[in-house]
Amino acid sequence: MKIIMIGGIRGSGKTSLIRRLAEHFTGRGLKVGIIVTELGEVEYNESSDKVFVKHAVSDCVSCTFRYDVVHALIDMSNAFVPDIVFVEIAGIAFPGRLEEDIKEHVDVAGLEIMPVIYMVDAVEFMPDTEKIPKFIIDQITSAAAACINRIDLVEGEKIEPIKYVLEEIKPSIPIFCFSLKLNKGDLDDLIQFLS
Ligand SMILES: Nc1nc2c(ncn2[C@@H]2O[C@H](COP(=O)(O)OP(=O)(O)O)[C@@H](O)[C@H]2O)c(=O)[nH]1
Ligand SMILES: [Mg+2]
Repeated sequence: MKIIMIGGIRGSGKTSLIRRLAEHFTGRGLKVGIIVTELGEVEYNESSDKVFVKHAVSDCVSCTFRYDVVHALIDMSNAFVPDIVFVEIAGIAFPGRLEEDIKEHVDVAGLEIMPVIYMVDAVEFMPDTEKIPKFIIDQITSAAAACINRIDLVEGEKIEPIKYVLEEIKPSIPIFCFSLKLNKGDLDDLIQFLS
């Protein structure tokens, strides 16, 4: 069971991305679990024999949050052992500690936890490190990769400064740029990276 955490602020496209990835991986015969910790604009409505969606929505107090996610994972793995679990995590969560809690409490064969994939909204992201809150810097620093989403809504020249700042925060971080709406950009490269 591989756990992939998708982080980023509300509206960056985490749910939209997870839905797309779930469609891709179930299409390849894998079973997918989804853990949602935040209610957003886009909701999950595709529970089936291949996709299992579990809500672990709390007030996002960090310890309750971690407890809820760990329990959702344990519950899920009792009912349905997915090949891949996507955990949608909202802004202020502590992915490092969540990873430790999962390793300590979730007992399934072949558990693999991938560091966070951090989603950036091309519209809202301010390419100025001085103005980026520390918790976002921390999330990017601990991320395995960053995605710049919603590129259909900005001028092309807005993307390079965002990439520059992401690389300033975490040198050589893999960056994938796309529009989930138009299904354009580096989505296939991201899928390759996650596979
Ligand atoms: N224009 C545009 N809208 C997008 C794109 N990806 C997601 N959205 C929209 O952005 C909003 C927030 O997406 P959602 O997946 O709920 O973000 P989350 O809060 O991070 O889970 C929704 O209205 C999506 O339909 C994109 O690539 N382009
Ligand atoms: Mg969401």
